[in-house]
Order: sequence, then structure tokens, then C-alpha cells
Amino acid sequence: MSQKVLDTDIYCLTGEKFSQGRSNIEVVKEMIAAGVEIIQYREKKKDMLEKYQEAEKLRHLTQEAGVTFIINDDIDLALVVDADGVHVGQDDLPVDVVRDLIGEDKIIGLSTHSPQQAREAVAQDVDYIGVGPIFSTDTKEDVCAPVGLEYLEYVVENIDLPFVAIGGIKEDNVELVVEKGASCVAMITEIVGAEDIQEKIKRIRQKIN
Ligand code: 3NM
Repeated sequence: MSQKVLDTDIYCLTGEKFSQGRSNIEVVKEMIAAGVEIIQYREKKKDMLEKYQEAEKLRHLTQEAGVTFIINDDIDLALVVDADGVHVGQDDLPVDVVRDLIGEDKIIGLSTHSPQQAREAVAQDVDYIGVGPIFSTDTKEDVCAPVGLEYLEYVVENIDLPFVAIGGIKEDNVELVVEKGASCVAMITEIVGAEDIQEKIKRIRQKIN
């Protein structure tokens, strides 16, 4: 599973407060219609009942479309909606504990922000890592300062794990990230905040490929 998990160009995440009044459901339908192959449900501020109800709907939509569906942080939620995996951060439960809970067949993604964290991830049972924030971003609270393209270069050269570049990536800087060797890029605001999400994804894709 791990070799194929990020075998795609764009990794989309939800973020309802940046979605110009559209619901996560509407936004995800647009992402799917645009041909996105991996989507992460990320809602830090909603209560669990609302997250459960949304994640259930998104699971059905993604399943019908054959889209990989990842849940941010909540292992219990990932299990109850039968998501394809979970994405955790450095301050969440340790990866071996997450693996015990979620089982062998699910994907585990881990956010990393430094060469040391990337090296540690290699020694753990993760299927892919997030590499960021590449550029400055206000989307994630408490995120560290941008690690820039340097950390990305380190990962490209030294780390044998699938990875996705994230943080402040936009249509007009995505080429820099791709030039450094990223083949999969994650974006929140640039996509969920776009007036025409499908058109935005199409243009970003043209730049990546
Ligand atoms: N994780 P935007 S940066 C969710 O560096 C997230 O691990 C990051 O949002 C990391 O595309 C980030 O709007 C926010 O900048 C990405």
C-alpha cells in the first residue's frame, strides 16, 4: 500500500472556514469531479458529532468515486467511518500506538517538519510523511516557521518514504516545489477558497505535470 498511496499529483484537504461559504460536502464533490485521488477530512474546531456526520457522507462520496479518504487526527473517527487511513502530527499518539489501534491495512500519514523527524518516521510504521510548511501559512494554527524548500530537498535526497509537500503552496509557487522534486503537493486554502474549484485544480495540475 505504501508505495501507491501518494502516486498522484494533488492531495486535497478540507477547511470549511476557508471555503467561501460552501460546505465541506460541496467542496469535496468539486474535488472529486476534478479527478482528485486523495482527500483528507480536516476540521479542527467542529465537535465530534458534526465531524462524524460529515465524515460519513464524505466516506460514501469518496468510496463511490474510488478516492482515497484520510481522516486528520481522529483515529476513532477513521475507524467508525472506515476511512482508508489517518493523518497524525508530531504531538499525537505515537505511530506504533496508532498502528495498533487502526490495524495493518490502513494508511498512516505523519506530519514532519525537520530532517530528524523525517529520519524518525523512516524507522516507524508510517505509509507517508507530510513535509512542511514549505512556505508561510496561516491555515494551520501553532505550526512552526516555514521550513522552506531546503527541508524538501533533504527529504528528496535522503528519505525513502512517499511524501507530500504542504504549507502555503499556491498555483503561483507550485512549480518551485515540483522543481525541487515533489511529485505530490497538498493545498488547503488555494483550492477550497477558489471561486471555481475544478478550474483551479485543472490549472494547478497543468503546472505540476
Ligand atoms: N500542515 P495551506 S501546513 C495542514 O507543515 C497543514 O505540516 C502543515 O494549508 C505542515 O495550503 C498545513 O492553506 C496548512 O497553506 C496547509
